[in-house]
Amino acid sequence: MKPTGFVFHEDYLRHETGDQVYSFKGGKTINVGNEFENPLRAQYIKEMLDKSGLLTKMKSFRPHPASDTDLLRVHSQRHIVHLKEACQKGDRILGPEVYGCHVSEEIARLSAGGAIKAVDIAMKDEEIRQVYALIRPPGHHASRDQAMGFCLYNNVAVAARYAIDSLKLKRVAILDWDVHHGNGTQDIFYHDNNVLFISVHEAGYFPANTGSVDELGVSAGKGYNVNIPLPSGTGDAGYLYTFERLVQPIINEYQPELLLVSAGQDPSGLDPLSRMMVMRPGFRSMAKAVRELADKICDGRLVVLQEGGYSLPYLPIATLGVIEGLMDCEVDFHDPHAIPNQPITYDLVEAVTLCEKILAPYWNSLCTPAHS
Ligand code: SP5
Ligand code: ZN
Repeated sequence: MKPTGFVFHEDYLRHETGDQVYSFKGGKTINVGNEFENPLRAQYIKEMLDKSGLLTKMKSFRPHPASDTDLLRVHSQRHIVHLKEACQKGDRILGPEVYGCHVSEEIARLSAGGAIKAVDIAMKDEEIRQVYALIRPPGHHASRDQAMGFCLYNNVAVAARYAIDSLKLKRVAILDWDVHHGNGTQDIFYHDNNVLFISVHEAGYFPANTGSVDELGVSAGKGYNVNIPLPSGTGDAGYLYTFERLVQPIINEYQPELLLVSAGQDPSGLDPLSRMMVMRPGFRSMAKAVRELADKICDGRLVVLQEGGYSLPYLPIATLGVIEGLMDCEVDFHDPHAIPNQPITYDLVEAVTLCEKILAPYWNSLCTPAHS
């Protein structure tokens, strides 16, 4: 098996987001500790990969900041200037549910640069085809003109546009398994058929009012925006079922030259920002599924980008599962939070069947369900 690339920069820990503070109308406040998206996330993942011995088996790379040209393929000049000025002033609030510090614009640029670096390696390295990029801040809620939900620049979108504009690819697929809807990525590619976007997320959660399966894309992009909202509690078996019935057939039919994954570990069973019950074996099988798909379709060219994941104790374990799935191995590490396999629920089957019915006109590989 070819080595797996690993992209990381220690400066990712310099993007600080401060504390979470609840306030009453009268002005009283309660400080409940670190913001969810904080430097310890990346620190703990890195330590897990180090001590598990996996990192020594990977090939490590340090990214450079994305250039203005790279960012401007996705974002407006106005958005870049706004982030720069807000950080310079020392603003802590950079957008709706976006927190930062004086270096955040710079580090967000380095995060997008990490996504570009990962694409460069997957497409150009002599041996490496698959890369994990441990980057932060995350990106998938950021749209052309707006930071949102812990995201400043849309890393995966910058990477996809780089692959198309600079490396001249014709078809790139983005699978977003972060538990929240990838609304920013959806907006950026809504008119495009050279980027297939698939978001698998917890239904009816965040952002409010986006992520329905009826959002199919427009004009040339119609049918190339795929939302798969799943019920709370879906679990390992439910995610795998969803991949087998929808995600894999659609990506296979699209035949991308590169597969990008917006990988949040926030569907985990311990995550404070979701209720999806995915555990380490579930992350392992999702990563295995995308690796096998990339092997089959695009010579293994696969870039997995860190998005969310907010359980500090479980994030390193869930990420271990992802890397195990990519590297086709199992590390001798006992998960103290492991639970028995959860069965597939009727609600899940119903949700997948509904998506299949709405998506079938656009994808021949989906059989139109006979019932309902
Ligand atoms: C990258 C990522 O995983 N971002 C997640 C952001 C999730 N925020 C969830 C907040 C819960 C609902 N807040 C409602 C505020 C409406 N203005
Ligand atoms: Zn998320």
